[in-house]
Amino acid sequence: MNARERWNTLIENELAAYLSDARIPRQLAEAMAYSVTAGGKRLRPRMLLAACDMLHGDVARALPLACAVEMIHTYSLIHDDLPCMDNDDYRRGKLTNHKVYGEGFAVLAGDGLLSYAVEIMLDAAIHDAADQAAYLRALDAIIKGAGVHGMVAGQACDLMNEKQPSREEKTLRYIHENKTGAMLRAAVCAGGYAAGGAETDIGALNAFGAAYGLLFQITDDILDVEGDFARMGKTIGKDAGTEKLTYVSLFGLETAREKAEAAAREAHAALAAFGERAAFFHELTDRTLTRKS
Ligand code: GRG
Repeated sequence: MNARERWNTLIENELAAYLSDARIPRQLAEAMAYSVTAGGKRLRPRMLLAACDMLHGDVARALPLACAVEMIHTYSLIHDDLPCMDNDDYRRGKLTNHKVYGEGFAVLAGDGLLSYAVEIMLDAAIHDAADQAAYLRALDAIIKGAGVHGMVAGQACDLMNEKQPSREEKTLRYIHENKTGAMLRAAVCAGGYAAGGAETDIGALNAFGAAYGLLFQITDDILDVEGDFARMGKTIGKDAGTEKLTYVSLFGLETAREKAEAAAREAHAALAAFGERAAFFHELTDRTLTRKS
């Protein structure tokens, strides 16, 4: 088993262990586990562990942070799919959480995943961190990425924009940098902090995360037009159907592709200082540029 396969196994086993905690009420645990195990790519936790490993950190100790990031990401998808937000029936190829468990439990499953993530990270910081200050910095990056300075702010701006539509790139960038980019950036920076990385390393990871987040979102916008349900596991063409502000609706497909390529170049450049140890992130960037799901 190579290192990357080992990380995947660690993430799956640890998530399963957290979610099988017998103290969680059964139906709540079931609703939380339904979405966490619905077949996500585990992009953010793998990025976190890869950043930690790239800076010679202890991957096992960073595992609670990685699982927490995936739980926060999953909560955001559950809430995003609710009728009061994006109102989606499918996610990761399966019925959305509220379609199976009802809206009340879907809200609680999201709330449960978010608060459990914080609990897991604090527990690890208190009881298992080799360098507690560094671990707390990682935790801080994740919570800021998730909250009112990150993902929640981006989602709020996205909702406001539906009511008062703007066609400005500045608005689109703000939404994407926060709604999608903040958690991707937080994941790589947290991996760097957990490894005890120097400020220059964290700066480079932050620049990579920002460029990668943009690349990820532009390709997501392109796939909303060009993708198919079987590969994406979610409703396709929704953005166009709702006249949503996206890179494709603002610039057209060709320019959106050029912007994705530019973001990929920026992401590669940000990794220069890490040399060959950044192979995971170079490959991820190339795969994201040409992704079909
Ligand atoms: C409800 C606070 C709150 C926030 C929701 C993340 C988000 C904010 C909304 C999701 C909308 C969306 C589809 C954004 C595009 C980028 C994105 C986050 C895609 C899903 O991420 P993947 O592809 O998903 O990593 P998997 O299923 O593989 O984990």
